[in-house]
Amino acid sequence: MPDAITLASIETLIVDLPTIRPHVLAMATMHRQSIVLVRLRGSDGIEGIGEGTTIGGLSYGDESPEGIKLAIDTYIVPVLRGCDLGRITATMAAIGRHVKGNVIAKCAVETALIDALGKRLGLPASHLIGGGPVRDRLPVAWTLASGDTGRDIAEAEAMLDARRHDIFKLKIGKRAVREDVAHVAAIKRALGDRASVRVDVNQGWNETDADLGMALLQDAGIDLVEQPVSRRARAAQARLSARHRIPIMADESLGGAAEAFDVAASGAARVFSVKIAQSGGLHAAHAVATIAGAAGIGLYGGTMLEAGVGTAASAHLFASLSTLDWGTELFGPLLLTDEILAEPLTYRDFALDVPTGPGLGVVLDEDKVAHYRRDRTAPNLH
Ligand code: MUC
Ligand code: MG
Repeated sequence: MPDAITLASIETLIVDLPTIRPHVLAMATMHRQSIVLVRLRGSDGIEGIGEGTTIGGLSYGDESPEGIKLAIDTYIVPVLRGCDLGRITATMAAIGRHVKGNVIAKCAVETALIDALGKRLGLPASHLIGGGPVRDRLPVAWTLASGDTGRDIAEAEAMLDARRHDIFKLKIGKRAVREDVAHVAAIKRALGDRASVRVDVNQGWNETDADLGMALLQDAGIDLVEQPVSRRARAAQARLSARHRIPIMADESLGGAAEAFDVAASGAARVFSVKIAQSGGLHAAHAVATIAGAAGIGLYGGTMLEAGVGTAASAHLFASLSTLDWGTELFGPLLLTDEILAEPLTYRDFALDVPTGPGLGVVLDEDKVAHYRRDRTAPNLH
């Protein structure tokens, strides 16, 4: 029996990273991404790192960067002090008994535990989930969300030329339905069969809007409609899914295995966007994917626009899923002006290489973290 690993130290920090351009979503326009990093050291001296990231403060979901840090520092750390950190399932169960919800905070902590375990065992995280990796490379979509049709087309052409992305997700739901669809259709016309074009409405429509929008998007040759209506409007989402040929992908409506089961059972989606943050960690996300598999639902590897640590963690999980029909959108680090990993993740030929080192297989650039951490830069934030 291995010795128990107790908590030697833990630090959580908010890091604010500027985006390369404004990222326009239905509920927020991002100019920077605020991530929460966790660095956790066990009694054996091994450090694990994790990331908990959301989008647009509190406009995407129930957790903010500040709330994620508070939940970890105030409520999760005391639980960790009583756990054997080498036993991740038991540790996460103990956290679950003391902390309800707060799935992104839980994901950040579990990621750090998995990173440390992988380093301890000398194995990549993808070997510690399910039965190990199924694939070494992951197709990666890019989101066109500059807010301007011409600029989005130019951006897509540049990505195709560079062989970086040939799947594009467009953020809509902010403007009138016909205006949004005209923007999407113009981009699809320009790209033709060279790219798959999908949309994410981020809950921006009601059922009537969605009926019109989905019919028009299908005629325009769009492949997928992500979260058209509120995550709570399950019955409406199920009616839309039954009425339209264009598939609905659930995103915000998946908050872990129980919700995934409910979405699957009610026929409210034909594709799941699996996210480690939204599920409450890598193992919980694996359970969401298993439910999709059992229900005949397709899988896509989603992102909360994490930086390098969360993106690497997601990559390890997605590498371990038995099917991944719709690829991934693990482009988070590419949306940021600067890299906080000592060695950036490798994107080439329309895909991301899954890191191969022990644990997450990534190392932080300490100078960059020191430069961007909020407690150093807070006076400049508005
Ligand atoms: C979302 O809702 O899927 C993923 C890509 C992107 O641009 O935003 C995210 C969030
Ligand atoms: Mg989405």
